[in-house]
Amino acid sequence: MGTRPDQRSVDPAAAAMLKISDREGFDTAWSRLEAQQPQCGYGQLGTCCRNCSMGPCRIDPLEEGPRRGVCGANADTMVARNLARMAAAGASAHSDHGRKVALLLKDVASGRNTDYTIFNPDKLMVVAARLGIATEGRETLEVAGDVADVAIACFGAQGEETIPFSTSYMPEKRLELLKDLEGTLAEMTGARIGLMPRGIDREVVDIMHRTHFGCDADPLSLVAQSLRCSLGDGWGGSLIATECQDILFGTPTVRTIKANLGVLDTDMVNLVVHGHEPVLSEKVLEWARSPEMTEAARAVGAKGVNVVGLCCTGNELLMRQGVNVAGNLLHSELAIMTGAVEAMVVDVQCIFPSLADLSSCFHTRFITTSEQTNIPGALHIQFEEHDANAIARRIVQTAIDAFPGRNAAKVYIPQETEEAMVGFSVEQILAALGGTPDPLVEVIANGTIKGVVGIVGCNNAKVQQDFFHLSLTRELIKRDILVLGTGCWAIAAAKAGLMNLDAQQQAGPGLKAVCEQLGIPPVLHMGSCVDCSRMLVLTGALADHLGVDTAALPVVGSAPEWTTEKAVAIGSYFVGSGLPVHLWPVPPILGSPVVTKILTESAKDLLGGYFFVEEDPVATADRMEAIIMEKRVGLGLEKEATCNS
Ligand code: CUV
Ligand code: SF4
Repeated sequence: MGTRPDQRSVDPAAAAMLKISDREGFDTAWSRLEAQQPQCGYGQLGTCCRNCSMGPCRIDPLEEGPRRGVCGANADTMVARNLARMAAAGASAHSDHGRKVALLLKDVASGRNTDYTIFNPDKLMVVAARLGIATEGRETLEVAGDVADVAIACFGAQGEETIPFSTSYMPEKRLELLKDLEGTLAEMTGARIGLMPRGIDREVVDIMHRTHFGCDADPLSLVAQSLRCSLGDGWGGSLIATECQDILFGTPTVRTIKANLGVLDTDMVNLVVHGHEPVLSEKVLEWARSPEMTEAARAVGAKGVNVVGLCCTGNELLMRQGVNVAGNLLHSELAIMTGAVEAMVVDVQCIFPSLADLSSCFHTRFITTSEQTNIPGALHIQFEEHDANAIARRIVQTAIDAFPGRNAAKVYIPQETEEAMVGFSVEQILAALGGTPDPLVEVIANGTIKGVVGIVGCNNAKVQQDFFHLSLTRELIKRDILVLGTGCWAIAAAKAGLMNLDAQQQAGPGLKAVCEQLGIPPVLHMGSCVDCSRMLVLTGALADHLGVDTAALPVVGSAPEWTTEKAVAIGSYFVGSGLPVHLWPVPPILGSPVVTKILTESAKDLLGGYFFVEEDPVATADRMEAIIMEKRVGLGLEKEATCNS
C-alpha cells in the first residue's frame, strides 16, 4: 500500500489491524481502491450511459467530444437518469427490508408464525392510532393484523393517493407543501410532476420505466421522481421497517454498550452479525444466549458465545438489546483479520464479497443467509422466518463448531473499546425531556442550543475512515449544536467516545449544560439506516409542535462519508422533507450543470431542502452554523438570543 495505516483510518484499532494486513499482504477495501486508480472520470461526473445497446455513450466535460449519446440524450439527461436509478436502488434496499418485517408482523398476527411474538403491544397501539386503526377493547393480534395490512398495502398501492404511512406521519405543513408543489411544477412545466409517494414499489418501477431507453429526458422531472421515490422510502419503507421492528422487538431505550474491535473476546466463541435485518440477528442473539448453546460452547473449551454487531445489524442490536458493536463498514474485513472470529453471519446490504475469500485464510465461517445475498465461497444457511428458531440454533452451533479450529498464533485483538450511551429513539428522547418537546424547543429558542444536525451514512475508503464523521461532530458540538444520527456515523462516534457522558466536556457551554441536566451525551445514537425515519419523525414532531414547516427549523442533515445508493435515497428524502443536506464525497452529478443547479439551488426555492457539497469538516461546520443562524433569524429567535446575552 502507498499509504500508512494511520492515513487510512483515524481509528487506532483499525491502524493496528492494517499493519498486520500490510505485513500479511491481505487485500482490503483500501488496497483495492488503490488498485482502481485512476477511477473513471465519466463515472465520477455521471456522464456515461449504458441504458441501451447502441451505447455505451459518454459525454466529455471538456466539450471535446460529442455532446449527445447515440439516441440524442445529453449530459443532463444521463446524469439525472443515473441519479434516479441510484435513488431507486437505495429505496428498494430499505423498503424491501421494511416489507419483510411487515410480512412477518402479519404472519405473527395471524398465528402462522409462532417463532416470533409481539414484544411491544404499547407501540403497536400507538402506531395503530396514528394510522386511524381502532384499538379500543381489541385484541393485540387483531390490531397487529390491521397494522400489518396497512403497511403491506403501502408497497403495492396502485391508486393516485398518497400511501397512508406518509399521510399519517408527515408533519402537516410539509404534507401541504408537497401536495401544492404538484400545482407549482405543473405551472412551470405544463407536465404532471408529483412528489407524494403513491406506492413504495410503484415509485421504484416508475423510475426504472422513465429511465428506460427513450422515455423521460427532462432533468427536472427525473429529479422530482427521484425525490418522490426517496420520500416513499423515508416516509414509507424505512418508516415501516422501524415501526414494525419496534412492535416486534421493542422500542429502543437508553443503555450503555462498548464499541470497537476490543469487544471480541479471546475466551469466547465470537459470532459477528453483519448486515441489516434484526429479524435474523435477534434470533441468533437469543440462541447464542441460551443455556443450551452456552453449554455447547463450554464443551469445546470456550466460556460462551459472544455475539457482537457490525454496521446496521450492529446498530439494531445495540439499540434494543445492548449488544456490543465491533465496528462500522470498513471494520468488516478487519474483524476477520483478528483471527478470533468463529463466524460472521450476514443477511443483506453492505457486505463486501471479499469477506468470503478473507475468511478462508482463517478458521472463520462466513455464513450467508439471504436469498438476495449469495456470495461465492460462503457457507449458505438459508434463513426462513417460519423456522427461525431451528435455523438460528444451527447458525450458532456452526460458530461453536469452528472454535477448536482457531489458531492462537494468528489471533490479534486490538484492545481499543469505548463506552457509548445509546438507544435514543424518539420515544426515549421525549422521555428524557419529560414527555414533551417543550424543553428542547425552549433551549433552542433561547439559544442555549443553536440547532440540530443529523448525520448519517457510511464509511468510504476514499475518506480516511471516521475522519470526517468525527471532525465534523466535534466541531458542531463545540458550537452548541446538538448532533444526532444513525448508521456507520453512529458507530464511528461510539468508537471515539463521543457518546459517553465524558463527551459533554467537548461540547460548548450551552449544550454541555443541557446534556448535564438531562444526563445525556451531546451526540445521540438514533439507530440504523432505516431509523433515519426516526429523525424524520422527530423533525416532524418539532415542526408540528411549533406550527411551522420543517424547512423553518434550525436543522441540517449530512452524509459525510457516504458510500451506498441507500445514502442517496436518505439524502433525497431529507431534502424532500425540507432539510439542507451536506454530502461528501461529491455525488456523480457534476457532469450536468442543470442537475447540479436543481439539487443545490432550485430545490431550496421549491422545497426548502437542498444539497451542498463540502470537503473540509470545519468549513462544513461553518456552513451548517450559518444555515442554522439563518433559520433562527427566520423563526425570530435571534433577536431574543441577543437580548439574553
Ligand atoms: Ni445501513 S448503508 S455502510 S451499514 S451506514 Fe454503514 Fe448502515 Fe452505509 Fe451500510
Ligand atoms: Fe447511448 Fe442513449 Fe443508449 Fe444511453 S440510451 S447508451 S445515451 S444511445
